[in-house]
Amino acid sequence: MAGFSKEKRERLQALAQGQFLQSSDPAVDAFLKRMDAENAPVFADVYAGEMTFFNAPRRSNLADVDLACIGIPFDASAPVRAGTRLGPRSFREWSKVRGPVHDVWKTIPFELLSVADVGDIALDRPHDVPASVEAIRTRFAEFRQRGITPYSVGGVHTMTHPILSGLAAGNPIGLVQIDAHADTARGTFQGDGLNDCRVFLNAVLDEAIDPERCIQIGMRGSLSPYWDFSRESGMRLIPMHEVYELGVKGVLDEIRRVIGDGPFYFTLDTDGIDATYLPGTQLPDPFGFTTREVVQIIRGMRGMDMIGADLVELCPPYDPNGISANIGAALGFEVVCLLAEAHVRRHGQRRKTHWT
Ligand SMILES: [Mn+2]
Repeated sequence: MAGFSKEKRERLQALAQGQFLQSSDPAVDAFLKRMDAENAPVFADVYAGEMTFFNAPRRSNLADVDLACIGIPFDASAPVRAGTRLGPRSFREWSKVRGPVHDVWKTIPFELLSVADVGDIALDRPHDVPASVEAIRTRFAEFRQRGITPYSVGGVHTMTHPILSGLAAGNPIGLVQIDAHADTARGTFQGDGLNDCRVFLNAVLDEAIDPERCIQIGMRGSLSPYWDFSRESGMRLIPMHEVYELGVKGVLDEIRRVIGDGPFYFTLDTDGIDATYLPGTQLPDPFGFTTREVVQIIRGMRGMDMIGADLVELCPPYDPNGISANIGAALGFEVVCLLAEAHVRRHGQRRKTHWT
């Protein structure tokens, strides 16, 4: 065996020198060195230690927080499969190995803002849906008052209605929704109007979202008879069969046309993604988005004024190998990058995350 030439061998051996926490990108390199100096649990302790969203420090004092990651372990109103209350816990575990640097843009949320895991929302009576909805609304009104940008993981989609009400505080915002279901059914279901069948109808009636600045994408299947309120109120509803025709670029053109430059919220129902990829969701409907289409849509919203976002209906009992939580966490990091960039544009504020 001749092997490599002496010059080639020496060049490769020289290239292999250096540290694990090192990058040829100066900004990334400085961040990796800072994480190391602060003993941040990133790239280390991947199966040990405290589980927090994206390894962000746990904070209870909101004065120290710009971007709050929060768990909403709430599924009392889930009409079909139970278990989304376990979503935040599973998401935290998988988000430990997601980030901290965006692989395409090199965005580092922890260098832009004080990002924190503020824990789970306290639901004193988790089976009392109206009380839980009110607790969620109160918490998000506090985030709004403090200028905190929230990223939430649930939990049944019912939670997004009080989130929107708390954040909007009477000034209707826009909505981008990826979901198999429109969640705007009229009347009651299972004897109740506070469930994930009419989340966005409730939010419209609260004047939390303006239907003419709402776009719902990916609807299909069993709940197609319940799209009328969306269309008659002025929402743009793009059913999945139209997504096939428009493609990702056409969908993004519609998002920008409907939302414009104003503030909006992004809600990602895990059932928008095809259950082939993401089985761990409360009510899967076949023929949905691929994971790659969803990440392209999320990345295509870069530069828009996203003021908050969530991932809902993650249902770990139907996700035994963690594949759904892993996809959710990877998409979540993409969204947190967008939220951090938008927060900086809006507030001009730069306060780094510290682990010490
Ligand atoms: Mn939904």
